[in-house]
Amino acid sequence: MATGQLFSKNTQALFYNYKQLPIQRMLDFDFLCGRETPSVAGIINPGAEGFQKLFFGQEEIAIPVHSSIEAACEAHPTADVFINFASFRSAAASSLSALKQPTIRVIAIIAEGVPESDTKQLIAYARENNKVVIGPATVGGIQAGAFKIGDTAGTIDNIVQCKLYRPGSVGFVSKSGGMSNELYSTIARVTDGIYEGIAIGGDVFPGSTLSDHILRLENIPQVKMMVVLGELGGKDEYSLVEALKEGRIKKPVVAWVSGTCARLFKSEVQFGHAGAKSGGELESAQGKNEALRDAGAIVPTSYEALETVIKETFAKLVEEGKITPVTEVKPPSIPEDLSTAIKSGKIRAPTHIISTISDDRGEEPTYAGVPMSTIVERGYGVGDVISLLWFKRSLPRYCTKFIEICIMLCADHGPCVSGAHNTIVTARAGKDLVSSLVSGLLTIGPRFGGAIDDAARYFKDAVDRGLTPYEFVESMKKKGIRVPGIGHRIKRGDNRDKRVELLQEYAHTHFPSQKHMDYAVQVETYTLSKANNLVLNVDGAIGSLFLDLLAGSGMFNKQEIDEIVEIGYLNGLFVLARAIGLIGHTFDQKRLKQPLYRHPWEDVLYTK
Ligand code: Q5B
Repeated sequence: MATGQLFSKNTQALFYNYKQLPIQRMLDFDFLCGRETPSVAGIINPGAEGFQKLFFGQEEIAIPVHSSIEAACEAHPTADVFINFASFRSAAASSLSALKQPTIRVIAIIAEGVPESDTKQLIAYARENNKVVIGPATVGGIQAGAFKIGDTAGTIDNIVQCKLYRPGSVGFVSKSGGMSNELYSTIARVTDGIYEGIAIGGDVFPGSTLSDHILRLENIPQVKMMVVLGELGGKDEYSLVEALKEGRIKKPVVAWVSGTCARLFKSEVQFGHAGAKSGGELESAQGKNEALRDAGAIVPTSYEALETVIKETFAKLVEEGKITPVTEVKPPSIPEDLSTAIKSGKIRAPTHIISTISDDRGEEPTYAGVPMSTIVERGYGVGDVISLLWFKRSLPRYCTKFIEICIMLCADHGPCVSGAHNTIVTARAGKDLVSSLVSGLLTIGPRFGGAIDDAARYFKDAVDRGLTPYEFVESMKKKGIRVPGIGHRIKRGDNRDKRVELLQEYAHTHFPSQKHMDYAVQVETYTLSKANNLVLNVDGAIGSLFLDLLAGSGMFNKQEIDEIVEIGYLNGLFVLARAIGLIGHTFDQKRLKQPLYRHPWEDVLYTK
């Protein structure tokens, strides 16, 4: 790199504090300039490690993420620029540790409001160690066609319009980042464009000054003229005045100090930047413009005339043969992001998932179109929520209350049943809640708890076909199928399942019809005549009563009922309910600090 040059087309940076948009803008700029390597070598995200996916042109690339500045510098020894997007609270500390890294040469501090005493410390350290600090309170800077800091120059459209994708002949330094965007545009209109532009930031103590950069640009052969945009407040512009007077700057300097309007105010005015306040005559825009003019800078009579003097200065250099305006090149187009293109209506893309039961995109989530606030305000219960999310409609309260009763009655059935046993063994093996829960849930099936759907299917089919209980049970026997919903390990004809009785009582009081339940009871009467344990069990009761609910509520047509039975919604009730108990068993075992379970040998028949 030539003396004075801060960046080149190979410069790579480390980006502190992950911010997707400015990093993507840097990479888009790289693509526009035809860079071969991305300008961001690594990201530092304190406490996080891994990779971040971003686009480099059309390609997706994975940029390494490091948890510390030291680790990032060690991994990317050639990345010598540190772009600090830390907040004003942590910007100084992170900047100082970056400056202390031997590999870091230039740092840009974006945060506004960094304490002045901290900035002074950074400046002192940077000077002693021959490093460059841009900012704080800056948007950064850009070397056209080579390297860009963060959000400098704004959107890709703006960068293209300002021709920043290829180098021109003008060096530019400004205090304000916002105004630098304006001037990039002005300069592109009336010259062959920017070679390098830096916004030093609006703080009272900038890490590097206007004259630091102008003196640097003076040494870069490609820069043929300089434009400086100062502002009222502070004395920074006077070091430029000195440099001009001492003849250290030979290239033409067009300068303007904004804030001339401050005189129109009766009292001292503070403009947007911390350093931009009207002080005495010396710090006024008029005073500084005058001094610059006297020192040999080309200073227009107003901001409006700035464009004309830049144009004239450039034209003169061309006329004198000192500038051969660059030949225009067409930059490549940056592929548009899918989300942006869809938003603008330019393209359409197929979705990958279809969902009809809930929506979280609006102000509040909805279940089957019912907002959560309505669910709470109307005092809905879990049965109503199930009715919305499973059946996509608001069922009458007697139906949703029935669902809630099913859930309450099936929530647990002691520690000895298959599901609870598995959960207990798993919890005692030291596994976590989810593992213990699912090990229990996985036992739910045709023999244990998961016979509700089949009970509903077979009872419905038998009722639809008008089979007598005898014909039904015997036909099942011939096929070698146990009647789902019939039989229990501990319940007997003389020790009926209380849960079944409770469900039947509820249905007697609230259901308009119990056709399927009545049929199930007739089946039970027949099976009990065969064996005393062949009672109607809880699965059979729920299966048959749910058929009555579906048919009697008037909320489902025949096709919908067939679909519910066919898909198998009803085992969901047992799964949901028993999860409550299984979670309880997990907590119980953990609370009791139970050791690893081992089944006793005596309880196993070892045989050949
Ligand atoms: N036999 C439940 O059987 C059980 C017959 C049958 C015709 C039948 C059995 C069965 C259907 C599935 C079902 C849900 C495995 C049950 C639940 C939740 C729970 C659990 C808890 C909770 C019990 C003896 C003789 C044999 C069999 C015949 C048996 N069932 N015939 N239809 N359904 N039911 N499951 O006691 O001639 O001697 O060969 O599969 O509805 O899971 O509390 O524990 O809340 O957690 O082991 O309530 O009924 O009887 O297998 O020795 O059979 O009866 O063919 O005849 P058992 P087995 P044979 S509720």
